[in-house]
Amino acid sequence: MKTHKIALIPGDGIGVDVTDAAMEVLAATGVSLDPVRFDWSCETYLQTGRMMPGDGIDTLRAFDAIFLGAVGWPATVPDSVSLHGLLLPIRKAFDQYANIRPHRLLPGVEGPLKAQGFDILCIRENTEGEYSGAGGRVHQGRDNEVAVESAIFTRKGVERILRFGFDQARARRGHLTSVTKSNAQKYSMVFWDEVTREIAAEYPDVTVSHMHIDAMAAKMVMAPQDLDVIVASNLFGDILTDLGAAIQGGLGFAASANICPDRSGPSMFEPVHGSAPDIAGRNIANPIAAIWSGAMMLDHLGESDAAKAVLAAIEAVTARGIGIRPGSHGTAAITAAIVEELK
Ligand code: GGG
Repeated sequence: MKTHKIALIPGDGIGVDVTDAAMEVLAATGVSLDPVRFDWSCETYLQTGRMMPGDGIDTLRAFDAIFLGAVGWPATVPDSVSLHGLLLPIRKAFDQYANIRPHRLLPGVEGPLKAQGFDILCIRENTEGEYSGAGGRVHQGRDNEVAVESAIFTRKGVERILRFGFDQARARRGHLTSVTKSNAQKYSMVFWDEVTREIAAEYPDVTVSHMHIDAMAAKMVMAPQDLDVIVASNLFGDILTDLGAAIQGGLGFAASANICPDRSGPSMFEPVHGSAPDIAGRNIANPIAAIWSGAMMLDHLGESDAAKAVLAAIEAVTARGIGIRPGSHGTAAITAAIVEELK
């Protein structure tokens, strides 16, 4: 039996609560995991001036996968500092260019919409675009102050995320929707649309739609059941997947994987939600998003039977009404129910 080395970064706030819960469930699968915990967080930043040590990326390189809870404690560290100090550098350093986020209703979860039966896979470009970090500020605090932030779209980056999305669509229901705003953003998004048409020619078996981000926001509310795979840029994917989380019942159900498809570095698994300081450490956070992300990690590690078992256990538990509404059950109770189901 192979032992998988996992770098655990609980991070801030409820990141700690849900990471502990996810690891408890993964341990109950019987898969051999060797987790090493790194307390890199906003607290680390306050003590050392950095979110992670200078050799943090080199340290992570030795692991088979990374499991992250959440990042952010805005009362003491600006969110722009914590995000650019931990989560975004890891995604970029290991070329985790495909951020995969599934949106569907778990059994027993009703969600806020009349729509039922939707099953969307959002593929978010994860290393460039609007989150490239290219830009600067001059004349700060003066009336001639200027702030510039450039969205970077490379042919390599756009082609590879679209190919990744087309491969996913081919393995699912065969439809891909590419999301841009090419009427307003006439360089980068027109380029993205052109590349989509080029790559689509390689996948004649996949049907393709092009939608603007605003129309997609409406579509995800009005008719999510018509969607299969969505491919979007970093910012658009970030926003749409919070909407996806909302229609699937809340951020407590939204899982994600940051995948390095050629496996030249470790991939990273994390719930979509943030650190939620207001409910941290109170046994309130729903751990299902993190546990589902853990199942995605097992699948990536080649432990697909265990991954399926975790997902089946989550579904059996929500079908019994456990964890389906905020406040109905605590973190520990939901985790214990899933562990019990696995046994
Ligand atoms: N679970 C990771 C986390 O803390 N997410 C909050 C967040 O704002 N993430 C930004 C992003 O996904 O780019």
